[in-house]
Amino acid sequence: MTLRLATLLTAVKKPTALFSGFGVWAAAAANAQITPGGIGMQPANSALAEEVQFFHNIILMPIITVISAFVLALLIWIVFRYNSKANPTPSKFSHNTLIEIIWTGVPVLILLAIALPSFDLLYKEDVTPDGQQVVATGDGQTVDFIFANDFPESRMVRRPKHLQVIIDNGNERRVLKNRADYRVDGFGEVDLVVSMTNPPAAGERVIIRGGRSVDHRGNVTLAPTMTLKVTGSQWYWNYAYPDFGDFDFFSNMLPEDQTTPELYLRAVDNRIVVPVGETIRVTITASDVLHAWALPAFAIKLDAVPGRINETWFNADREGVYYGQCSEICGIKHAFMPIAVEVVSRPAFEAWIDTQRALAGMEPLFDVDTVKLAQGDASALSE
Ligand SMILES: [Cu+2]
Repeated sequence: MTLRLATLLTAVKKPTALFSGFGVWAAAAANAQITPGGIGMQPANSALAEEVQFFHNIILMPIITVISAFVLALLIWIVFRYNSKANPTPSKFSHNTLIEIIWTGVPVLILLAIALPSFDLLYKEDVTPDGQQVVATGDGQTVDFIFANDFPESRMVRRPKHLQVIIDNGNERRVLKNRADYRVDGFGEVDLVVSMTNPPAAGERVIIRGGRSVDHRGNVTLAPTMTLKVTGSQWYWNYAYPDFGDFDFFSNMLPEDQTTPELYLRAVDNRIVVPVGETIRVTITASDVLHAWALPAFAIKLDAVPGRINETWFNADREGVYYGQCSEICGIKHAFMPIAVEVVSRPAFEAWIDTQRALAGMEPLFDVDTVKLAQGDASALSE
């Protein structure tokens, strides 16, 4: 951590140092970015991206493969069986009710099978999670943990699956099972009561997460801890961090002689830095023409429209550097406005924020030396 932090701090002050100090991240970056000659998608780095890739790889690809193979087989059959030599006297009928019902009905069913999961994914990409978390410390005796169900009525925690109870003993986290390990009363009411089967040991942390944003792994996704404001321009990006003093910076592609052949067209002078395991709200707009902010590892591709703000979010599973690019043709240098996101631990993120604030002439916001909170929990804790 010390090494990374030091590298990061040097890198931020002197953009070119980003690549001399790049070795530290090279291993992480190697599996995070585009592989030369590779096919398929970049490895998913969020639960939502996993779901999107599942949709593509397991639902869409088999369907289109079967349809293409079926149509090809029909064509081959018709070409050989019904050409004028093989079939000199063609039949003269022009309608067949049964076959017309089938070739109308089957595509409708296929489209429904595609549409339903895709609506679900669109909804998840569009609606920023609003999960909340409370943390209590076990004393070896307390069995009932009461907390406020203070969501808006429409988003209230109403079902067991909207709740997640985790025991953290300092070394590891254990996700408890509803009914076997705990019972909940008060769904849809002002107070929720979580009654443990066995009281958590003294010093163990009881982490209770509630919210409608449950990912495919069964985890409740917490509300954003920060907003990243993205503005596309011909032909670079501007990034602002309104929660941390409203500093902003430009991100330009590194010229060919300042980067490696693998990273050319990906590498930028100033990367976005975000904390791992936290929900990041992203608002996207443009200052001149249409652009699109696309980041495959997080399954994000959203238009940047002048005069309008589009919103999405992501929550990174792993640290590393992840690349994307402008994905809406925006002029002659459209291909030269890449996106680079560096996912770091919470302490490294806070150190970076303070460096950015210092560059903008602001006081530090965090006392980095005393930050010892677990990754992903730092600002999500509500006492
Ligand atoms: Cu663009």
